[in-house]
Amino acid sequence: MTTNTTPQFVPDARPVPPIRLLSPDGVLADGAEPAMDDATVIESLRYMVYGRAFDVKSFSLQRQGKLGTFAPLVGQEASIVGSAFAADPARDWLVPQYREAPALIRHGHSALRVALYRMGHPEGGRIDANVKVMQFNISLAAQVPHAVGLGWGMRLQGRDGVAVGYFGDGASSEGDFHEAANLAGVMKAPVIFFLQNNRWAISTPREIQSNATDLAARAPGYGMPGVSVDGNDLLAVHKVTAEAVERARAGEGPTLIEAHTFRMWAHTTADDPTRYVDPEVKERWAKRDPIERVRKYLAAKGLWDDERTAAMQAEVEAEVEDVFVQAARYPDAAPDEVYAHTFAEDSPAIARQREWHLGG
Ligand SMILES: Cc1ncc(C[n+]2csc(CCOP(=O)(O)OP(=O)(O)O)c2C)c(N)n1
Ligand SMILES: [Mg+2]
Repeated sequence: MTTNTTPQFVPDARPVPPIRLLSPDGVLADGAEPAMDDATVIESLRYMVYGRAFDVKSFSLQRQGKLGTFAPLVGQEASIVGSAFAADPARDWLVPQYREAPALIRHGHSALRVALYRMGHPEGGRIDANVKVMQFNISLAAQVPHAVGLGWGMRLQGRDGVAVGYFGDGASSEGDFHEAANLAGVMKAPVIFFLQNNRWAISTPREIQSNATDLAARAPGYGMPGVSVDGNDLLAVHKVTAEAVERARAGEGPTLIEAHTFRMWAHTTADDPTRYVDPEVKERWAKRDPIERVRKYLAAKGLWDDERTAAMQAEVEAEVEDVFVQAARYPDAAPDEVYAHTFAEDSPAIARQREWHLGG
């Protein structure tokens, strides 16, 4: 080792600006090559529109007292759907935080169960055995070690699956994230750390969440590549995630992706963002709407127009309406159902609770 007598800091690891393929006006950058064909772009658009319509309906029901609190995704549709489309439902796992409903639905989870989950019905906690998704997770970052365990476990079993773990800028301050990232780096686990930087952790802004210049820049510290992407650009999010999935599948280990986006609605229905979000900043982000961007891109190719927007909107709204009608009619849960769908057999603690609750 050469002796270094001059104290030196590791250079600022600020990465290049976020990767972007589509301008906010939907114009494809010169030389940009999307990894999605037009039919898949339209299919993704539908999931984005569906995700938003699902939240509009949920919000209305919550205000009528028919649904519990929930965390809306509005503004983050490209980040959520673009990344999900990079995963293969037949072999890859999605491990969500709590805003990723359309990603889970695209991966095969039932929309009715998402609605029931939001209504507090235990049936909403059930996931079909063949569907490779984990349940929404409220305890921040606790899902990230699970994603690493899943990815590493699949590798040990000789499978070629990849785990995509979602978490927020706030969750990235939790020990669970750092420990999981370190382990994934050491084990070259096939995991995508998909960090949605929506600028807020409830009312705590990103600027005071971490003193790191950039959250993606933490990646080399765990021995993995870090990528920064425009999270409101469906094509860019999909492409960087697809490349990361490919690397993970090829045995090259994990990737940390920071998707720069903005939470356009409240943190949850229990929050009032007008108390802390600067309306001018919000207005700037409104001009980068991820859904509009895709529509403009398709329109420039002669594949979209206002009529198609209206038709898709009407179709999706009818579908969402139907899901919530079914959810409202769903039979009430039996009292012991709250103990179902998590463990195959009661743990001693669950057995005690069940006995206390239901008298054995
Ligand atoms: C371990 C833990 N600490 C605190 C909370 C309370 N809490 C719920 S959401 C949230 C903010 C999370 O922010 P972020 O990870 O950026 O995700 P976002 O809500 O912005 O999508 C906090 C502090 C929690 N759920 N779990
Ligand atoms: Mg956040």
